Amino acid sequence: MKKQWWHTKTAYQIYPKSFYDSNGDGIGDLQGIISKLDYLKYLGIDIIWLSPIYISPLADQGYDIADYYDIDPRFGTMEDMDQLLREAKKRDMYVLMDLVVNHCSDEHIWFKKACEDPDGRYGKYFYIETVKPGEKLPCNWRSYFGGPVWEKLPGHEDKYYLHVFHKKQPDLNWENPLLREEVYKMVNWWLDRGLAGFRIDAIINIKKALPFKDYPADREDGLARIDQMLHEAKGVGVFLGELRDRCFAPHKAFTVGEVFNEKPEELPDFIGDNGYFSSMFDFEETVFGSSPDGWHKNLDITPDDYRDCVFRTQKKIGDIAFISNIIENHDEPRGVSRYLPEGQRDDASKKLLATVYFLVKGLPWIYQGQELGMENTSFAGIEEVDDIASVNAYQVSLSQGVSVEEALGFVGKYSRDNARTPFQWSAEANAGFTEGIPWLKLNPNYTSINLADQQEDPDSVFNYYRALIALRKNPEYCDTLVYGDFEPFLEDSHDLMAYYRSNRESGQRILVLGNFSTSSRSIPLSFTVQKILLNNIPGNVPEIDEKTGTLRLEACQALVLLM
Ligand code: TEU
Ligand code: CA
Repeated sequence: MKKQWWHTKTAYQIYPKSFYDSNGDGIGDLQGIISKLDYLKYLGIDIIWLSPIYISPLADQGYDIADYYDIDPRFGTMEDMDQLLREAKKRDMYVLMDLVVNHCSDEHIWFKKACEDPDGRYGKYFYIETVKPGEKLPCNWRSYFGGPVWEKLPGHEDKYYLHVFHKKQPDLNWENPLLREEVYKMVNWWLDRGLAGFRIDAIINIKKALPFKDYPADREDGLARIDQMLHEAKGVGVFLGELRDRCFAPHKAFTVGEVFNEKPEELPDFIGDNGYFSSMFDFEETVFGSSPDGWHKNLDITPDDYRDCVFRTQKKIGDIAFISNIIENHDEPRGVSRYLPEGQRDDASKKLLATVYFLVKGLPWIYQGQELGMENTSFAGIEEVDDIASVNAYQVSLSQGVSVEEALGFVGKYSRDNARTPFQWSAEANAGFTEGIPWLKLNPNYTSINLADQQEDPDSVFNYYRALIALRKNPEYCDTLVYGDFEPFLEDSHDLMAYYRSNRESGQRILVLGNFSTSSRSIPLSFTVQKILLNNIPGNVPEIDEKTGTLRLEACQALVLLM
């Protein structure tokens, strides 16, 4: 693997709507982000990904774009965006936008023109099929957000368009070279403006297995999940290679793919040295236990499962590429609520999780609020939920006989809105997020979990994240923590996540130990400890018995040791 400038960096995802509201309308915005750049710099962040801020009806919170060339007025203006790029540059920070090109919005001009003339130029930007009354739909795929992927084309009784997400997100037809040219033109336009690159949304979906056909139904609705179709779809690499060659490569853009369902042998094509993308997210632990039948059928993930998922990816990636590591994002519940066992979500455990995910090989990402240990929230009723995916999942649960109370419990556990509640800046009104009415209900725990308090407290989760980031950048250990081999340690021990990062060139060896158990344990050491680089329970200096070569690891303790 060739070394790249971004390997040593720390990346951060901003969900603009919930980050910071500068003008009191209850919606986070670009000026809000600009005003917090110094904060992010202080934390140690170099690369920022903004979830979509383009013109959008916000049916899927901006992942439904009506104009790729402009900023939604709720987030600001193009001047604000240019200012953000300038201000980021001044601070040696890099900005990524979200590239959402599997679909656009049904309010995009292309789609409106397609409705006017389905057989014309713009009709061919989409998948539009004729279905005479009484005939069946072209295929029985179920959209990600529920219901069939086909919707009647407005103004036409016998025409339907394809949407693998919401009906307000018509799929773009990548088989059409004219559509691809539109996409490349737009991507280059943004890169020319000074963007460092993109996070690339839902990209596997751009290739459909054609012609359309049914798959065996997997629920009573007679529909089939589209996984099988994606598995059969061949040739997404042709589109992605073209996108790289026409846009990303000439700009030396930094890109991170949201790639699900890739085939293992495709890894080098995706993110090898000349891959389609610079990196992609590891979703091994994200998808663990998720049931196709609904949230009520999901399996919980134990610390052992979590470790096994992370290690599986680490072993698979080896030195082929540089993966992107997360514990949460805007589509997932909060990492501390998901990966830490119930009753074990105190600060020590939050720091433990932070340590073990942050120091494996790859680019560490922090999702806004994660650095404070923000947690899942709870919902008194479905009307408190904004997210379309969650509302659908809730209904699926009810339709399977789950009670309202239980179904709401699953929303509290899995909803994307858990990650979308406003950032908790302080204990003041509305957590200091807005002077107006926040667009989404705050997590009421902001009075105890907030930045203002944590900045003052040297032992806070926030200050621990700062220390972690600083450690990975420390010139004495950087080479090892960034490029060192990943070697599992005591891999079969229950409730333990431990690994070495070892530098083949210098011989430097760093041991990361994480005890997920609520009891202390004895760890056999093969090397002597030279220095404790990080300890999540500072009062608890580990006892090391040189004679027996063992170390006492306390309950929920994480240590980073120079060996
Ligand atoms: O997510 C793609 C994706 O696969 C998700 O639908 C995921 O399965 C789901 O969020 C789990 O609940 C991307 C974006 O990250 C997401 O926010 C968008 O809704 C989606 O694409 C459509 O653009
Ligand atoms: Ca605002």
